[in-house]
Amino acid sequence: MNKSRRNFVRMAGITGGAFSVAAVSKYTLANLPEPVERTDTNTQPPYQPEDANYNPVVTLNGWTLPWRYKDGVKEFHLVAEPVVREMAPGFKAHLWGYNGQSPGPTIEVVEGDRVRIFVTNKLPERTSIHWHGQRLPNGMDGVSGLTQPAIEAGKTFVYEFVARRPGTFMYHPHADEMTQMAMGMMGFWVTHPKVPHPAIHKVDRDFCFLLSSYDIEPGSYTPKIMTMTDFNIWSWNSRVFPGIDSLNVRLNDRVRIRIGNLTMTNHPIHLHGHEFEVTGTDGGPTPPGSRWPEVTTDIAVGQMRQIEFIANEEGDWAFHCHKSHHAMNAMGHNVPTLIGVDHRGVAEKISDLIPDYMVMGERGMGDMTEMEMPLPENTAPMMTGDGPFGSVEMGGMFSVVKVRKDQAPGDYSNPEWFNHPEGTISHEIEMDENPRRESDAGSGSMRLAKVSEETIEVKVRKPKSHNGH
Ligand SMILES: [Cu+2]
Repeated sequence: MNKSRRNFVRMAGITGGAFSVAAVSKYTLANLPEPVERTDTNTQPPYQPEDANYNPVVTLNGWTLPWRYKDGVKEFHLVAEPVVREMAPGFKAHLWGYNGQSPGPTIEVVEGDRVRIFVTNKLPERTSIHWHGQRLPNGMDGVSGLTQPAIEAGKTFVYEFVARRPGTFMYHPHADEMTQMAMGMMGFWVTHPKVPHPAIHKVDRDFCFLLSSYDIEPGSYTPKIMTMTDFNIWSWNSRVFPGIDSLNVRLNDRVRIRIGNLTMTNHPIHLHGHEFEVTGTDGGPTPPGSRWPEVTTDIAVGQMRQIEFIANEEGDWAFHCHKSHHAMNAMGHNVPTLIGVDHRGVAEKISDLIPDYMVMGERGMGDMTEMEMPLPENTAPMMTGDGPFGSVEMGGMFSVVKVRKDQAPGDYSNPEWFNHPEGTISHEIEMDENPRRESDAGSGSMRLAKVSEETIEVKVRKPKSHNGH
């Protein structure tokens, strides 16, 4: 151990073997790695230091935090601070995050690495960081009050441990957690295996993102932190469709996507056009014999799911949360279901009762995307996003996996919309006005024993309105 390392160890309160998190003194502050900040919301290319022998991850609409090597230790510097996150074009949220963004940058290391993370608190209240899923000394677990004193505003603490097992982890505060997570404080952590692992495939593309949710009234900027279930913004890495970048891959790539859920509800994540396997959780890689094909996997609160598939169908494949209200953006709506209701003449009367009421929904909600509806300042349309064939009528947790044969290896840039081979697009057909069925009823169908005289028709109209999604 050289002199500066010894000094650091003494000043930081870290002594051989007996680890506990501790405040950093003024003297050692001068020796900290300079914090790297980034406010750009574009997906950054993979961070691959020259000596890295792994395939780095790509964080959707995010980035990986550079480190500094010091005496064989990978040193990182996280700064907890208020940030402005553009969630979609025209919609900015005032959140809390790390190093200029919510979520914070991804931390990417290799199994066996000794990692030292400085955490500077620039929030107006105290915080801590819990390293979700990691094997580490108890005093590094980041639970304020239980395993360490909280990091008071203005203070810097240091965490140090060995990344003992390969896998996918998350980080988030464990101090005033409800507020701080509702404000967007979270990040991803990936530990690559040091040597080939029997349950961890080599992949060509490796993406990661966190599921987060917010309650932001249209026209306002700051999430309501007391909300328990009625969130209205469902995001991937604090972005909502059409603000979420597509996942661009080369035909026949083996693709891994790591998804962590730090919202307050579960999300069935669904991929079109391919089957995937869940190859890992935050507990580690799943045993290969336990895997089966899926097209949707539910990710519960506080869970990570790692999915893998061979991208062997070209096209623009939708990839989204299957809770349809999570693939929508906010709308200050108290709108009952109006499908089938004739509003003629009543719109004005309803407007007296519900001031913001608009005549809509009579033929479904799809019209919304084409109406020139006045939006309050600073929000995203409920259903939006222009595709090559018109509006996609989506929002929230929705993106596209773009599979292309001419996407170069390692190229993550966004290709043009898919150029469909001739004759492979669903299209309108010409037909008679009153098409006749081939036969009145299938000859093999069974007859009812007794046919009611009266036809009962049930008209369903939901009596209650709802807020948010
Ligand atoms: Cu969802």
